[in-house]
Amino acid sequence: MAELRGALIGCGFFAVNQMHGWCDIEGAAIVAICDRDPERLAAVGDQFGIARRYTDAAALFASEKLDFVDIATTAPSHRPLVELAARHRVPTICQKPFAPTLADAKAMVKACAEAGVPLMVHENFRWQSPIQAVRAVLDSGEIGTPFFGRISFRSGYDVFSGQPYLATGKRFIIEDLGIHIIDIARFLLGDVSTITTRTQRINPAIAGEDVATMLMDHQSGATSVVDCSYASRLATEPFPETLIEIDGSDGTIRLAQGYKLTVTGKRGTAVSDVSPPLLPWASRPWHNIQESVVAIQQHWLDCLAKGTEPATSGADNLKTFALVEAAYAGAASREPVQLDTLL
Ligand code: NAD
Ligand code: 89Y
Repeated sequence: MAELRGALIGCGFFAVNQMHGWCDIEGAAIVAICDRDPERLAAVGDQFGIARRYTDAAALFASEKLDFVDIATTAPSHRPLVELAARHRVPTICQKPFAPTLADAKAMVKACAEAGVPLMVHENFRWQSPIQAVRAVLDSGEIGTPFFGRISFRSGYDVFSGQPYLATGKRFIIEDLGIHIIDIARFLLGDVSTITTRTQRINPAIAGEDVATMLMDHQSGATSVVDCSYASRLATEPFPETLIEIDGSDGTIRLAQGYKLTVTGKRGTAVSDVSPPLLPWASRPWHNIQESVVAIQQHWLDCLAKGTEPATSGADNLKTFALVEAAYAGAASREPVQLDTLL
């Protein structure tokens, strides 16, 4: 089968991982790139040997024949770029957070549905191999029916040096990182009916909240706590590990720091190392995230080939994004928020 022709828009901090990911995967190639910043465009173009370069996305779509586009810009540009791709009937991947508002996110899903083009949000944390290992244990039935989960991300890692914009927005940890951890909770325990949220800002040098604690009721009847912090100094820095506790009717799962998975279930207790592989181009501690980029991109190609909906399609991601909106609303009101009022 001929290679699919992709374009990447946004050649910043994270896009380099996406470019490496596309180089690793058979069946697709990035044939053109776009960034409104000529220096970033040149840096990525030179690093990956891409000659066809654009500073304007409209010119890219007008000139290139594309099978898909991978949008790796920050949220404010997502809606215009996704709608532009939909007008050109080009299947689209869009980075998280999907949009600045839920209304924008819904508009993008509508535009792509009306144009008949697939839309996937690059919601990659659920594709990390340790998280997939937890999902596989749940699917095996070893711990029975889950009734409680704690999905936790606590770190003191300096994310601001690589992504300085994270220090300046009114919203920080829920929108940037909590969105992944909420999505993992949905992936493991199912959709959510109600969320209660508390937030704090510990680091005085940033504008948004850097600590968030969320209590969620899942439609399955399970309860989860999703807790995130970028203000937690620990003896061994865990970035970017998500730690997981799940209790079920027949046992428990613990994903502890150092990628140690302990399952106590119908067949007794088993301990395993579920460390992600270190890909040749990856660097610690980011290798966990970097590997998940390859996995989600491969999933996108598999879905395009089969004509199936991606696990984190735009429509699916509305449910994760609505939880982000609900978390901010609930943190402000200090009241629980029902999800069905938003979706
Ligand atoms: P960045 O600011 O370093 O890069 C964004 C690039 O997009 C910039 O070079 C900018 O010039 C370009 N750009 C913006 N608007 C454009 C437009 N309309 N047309 C062309 N180019 C445009 O940002 P980043 O840190 O790389 O983050 C990008 C996105 O990736 C963010 O939404 C961020 O949340 C997300 N991200 C995801 C993960 C993950 O694990 N999924 C990790 C880090 C960042
Ligand atoms: O932007 C964030 C993400 O998506 O993963 C980690 C991160 O880079 C910093 O919080």
